[in-house]
Amino acid sequence: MKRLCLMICVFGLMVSAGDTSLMRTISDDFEDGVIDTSLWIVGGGGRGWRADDPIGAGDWDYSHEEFIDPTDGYLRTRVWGPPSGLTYGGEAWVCTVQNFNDGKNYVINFTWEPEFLDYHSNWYYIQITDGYIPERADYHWLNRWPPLPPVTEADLAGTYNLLWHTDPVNGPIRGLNFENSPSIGKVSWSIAIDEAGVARLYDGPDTTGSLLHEATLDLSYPWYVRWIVSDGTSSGFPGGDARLKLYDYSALCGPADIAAARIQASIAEKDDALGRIDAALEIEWAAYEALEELLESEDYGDLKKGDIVAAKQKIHSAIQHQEQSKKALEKSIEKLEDSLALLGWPVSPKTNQRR
Ligand SMILES: [Ca+2]
Ligand SMILES: [Ca+2]
Ligand SMILES: [Ca+2]
Repeated sequence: MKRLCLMICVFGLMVSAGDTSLMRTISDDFEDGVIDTSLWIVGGGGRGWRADDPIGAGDWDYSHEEFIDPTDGYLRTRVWGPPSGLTYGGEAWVCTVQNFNDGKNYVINFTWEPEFLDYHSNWYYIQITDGYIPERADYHWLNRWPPLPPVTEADLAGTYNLLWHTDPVNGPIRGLNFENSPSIGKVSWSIAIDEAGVARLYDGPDTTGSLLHEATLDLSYPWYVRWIVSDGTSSGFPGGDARLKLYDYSALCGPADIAAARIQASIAEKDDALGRIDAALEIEWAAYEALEELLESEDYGDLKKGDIVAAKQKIHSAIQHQEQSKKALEKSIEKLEDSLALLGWPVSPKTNQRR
């Protein structure tokens, strides 16, 4: 009995050791309606615009909420405030608990969306940062350079903006600003962080798409990833309500994880292809049956019976070839799943469903 228990214990340890190897990837799909505080630090605040009154009294507020959604759950970071004759604003942010300055290479995939309810002053930032947020500052502190008092260049030494836009007059400016322009919508982007201290932002997942910005990081600071939404108003402008939605997030560590993530993406493409082949097969069977009906009716119009029979046979042959390509695709998915298992990755629920 004791021996059996020992065997079970050892087996249990092996299983949990296996599970631990899968924990190299930290991810959040924001699907349970609760912000995971082991992964995220959130915050924000209202601000004025003058150096001597940087807190402001414009009644700006912020919130963070995870929403369950039948299509795609998300974490929403929001800042809002009423119209006013004076300049007021604020920011809200979400920051990783994970410090990426740990001697490893990372690829961080995330799906996000800027969403705002008015045309004015909707700013978005994606940063690598030591976590610095000024207690007192003009609400423009995030994008003005040189930094506005009381924020100094030294304060910002551990903060790098990866998201910029180009102003026709002033050139490159920190942050992406939507002023009289529509949102870019829901997009999947990625950040590569090199252990040597280079961070790169891409407008595609897995470092695909275009390189938007590259920053050289200081190794003496921690490297957290932070998303910020900032909004404001002043005389003649509407009040504000700007949101930043994060739909999913994963931090892949090292080439093996990155390879595995790409294999998973390829399996998903093949799953889609299988679905499209099934749809084509259904259409071809319908064509086949229509010709059968035509033959049964014996009313061939201008066509010859022999040609109709031959056409039917050709369709049947096309269907058979397609069945073979389905089998080949399924075989190829199986091989990719075997490679995932060898890399210590689990089979996806969708794959289990297909089986
Ligand atoms: Ca959650
Ligand atoms: Ca989600
Ligand atoms: Ca606004």
